[in-house]
Amino acid sequence: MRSKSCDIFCNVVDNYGDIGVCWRLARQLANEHGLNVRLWVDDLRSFGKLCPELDVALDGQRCRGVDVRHWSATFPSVEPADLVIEAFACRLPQTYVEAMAAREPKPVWINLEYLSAEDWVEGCHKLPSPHPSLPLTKYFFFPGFTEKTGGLLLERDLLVRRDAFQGDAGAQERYWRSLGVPEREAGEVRVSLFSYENEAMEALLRGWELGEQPVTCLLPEGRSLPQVASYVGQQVGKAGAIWQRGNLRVHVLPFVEQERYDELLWACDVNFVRGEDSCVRAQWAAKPFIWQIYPQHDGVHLAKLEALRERYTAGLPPEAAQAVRDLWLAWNGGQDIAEAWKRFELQRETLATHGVEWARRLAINNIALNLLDFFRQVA
Ligand code: TRH
Repeated sequence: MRSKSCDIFCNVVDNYGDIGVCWRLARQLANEHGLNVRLWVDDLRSFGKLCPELDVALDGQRCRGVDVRHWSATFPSVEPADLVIEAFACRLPQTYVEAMAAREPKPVWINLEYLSAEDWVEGCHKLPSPHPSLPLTKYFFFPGFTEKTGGLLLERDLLVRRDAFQGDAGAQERYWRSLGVPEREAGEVRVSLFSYENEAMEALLRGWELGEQPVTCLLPEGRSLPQVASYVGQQVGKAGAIWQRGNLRVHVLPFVEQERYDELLWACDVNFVRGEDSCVRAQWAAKPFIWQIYPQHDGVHLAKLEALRERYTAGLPPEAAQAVRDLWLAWNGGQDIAEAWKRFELQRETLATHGVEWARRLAINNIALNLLDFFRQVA
């Protein structure tokens, strides 16, 4: 029997989350489930940051088992796939939609939505949306944190690889050496810091600088780098820079491919993450984490932040739940981050134990498997 085919469409709106999610899903469907996957991406440059082996000048290329196509304004005439996934409600080319309507059997058409821990997601997951004029139905597919949602992106062997890495001091040492980061000192805390520009940045860095413990901050190049550079009195910074102020040492890291970023999250004691995909990866890393949500103008992001915080802290001892609450809020527009960090730091051990159990619970709901089950039901 011929393998099923899948077209994934990704319009890169901003940052790396859109392509980060699509690239993971494409590789999983191709390499773990044997589908012939074509990934259409309108911005190969952003994609190239996550996947350095990509040749951004090519319109079509095979990369890690996926047929990667540049999605340009003039869309070629192609046979639509059995499964069509439009990521985050991006608009499919009109000619492609018409070809879907003309195809028999019709493709299964999915709109893969953004991740949210809010309750309403369960009611909207898998809802059909008939096309206004063509004989086609599109289905909403919502990732999420409960069994009535589509679940989360999780590679088949990820948690086994994580456990092997976290249980192997030599592997971690080699990893740190590869980044030019020296061995840990006694009592040192290692923190990865992937964030947007943040009003609380200066107070956080000052708290670390003046704090009692040495803090090593691993800072990937990107949007928060200018703020950190200016805090340590530099005009600019780039990968390889090392800055020391009081008890704070910053190592600026290059933006690395997704697998290496996972290792950073596994190797650190605490992870600051942002957006959607790195937030999920921090949960798989099972270390205490702080989420900076992607800000939206109307403020709706704060409800989303609270929804995940409430789920994640349910069942924690009150002081640990409170510490998470205070630090997450302080990092998302609130106050007193240095104090909130101190209280969070005291709960590190409790949160690390909780993180392992939390990841274990989430791991039973895998979005790639759920998508394929749904595809088989509807096709
Ligand atoms: O880049 P982001 O801010 O993307 C955002 C969010 O997804 C947001 O929800 C969305 O609405 C907006 O884009 C348009 O954050 P996110 O989602 O964590 O994506 C970052 C990706 O980059 C993720 O796949 C991890 C990856 N990454 C690396 O591969 N290497 C690195 O060195 C780093 C720091 C990240």
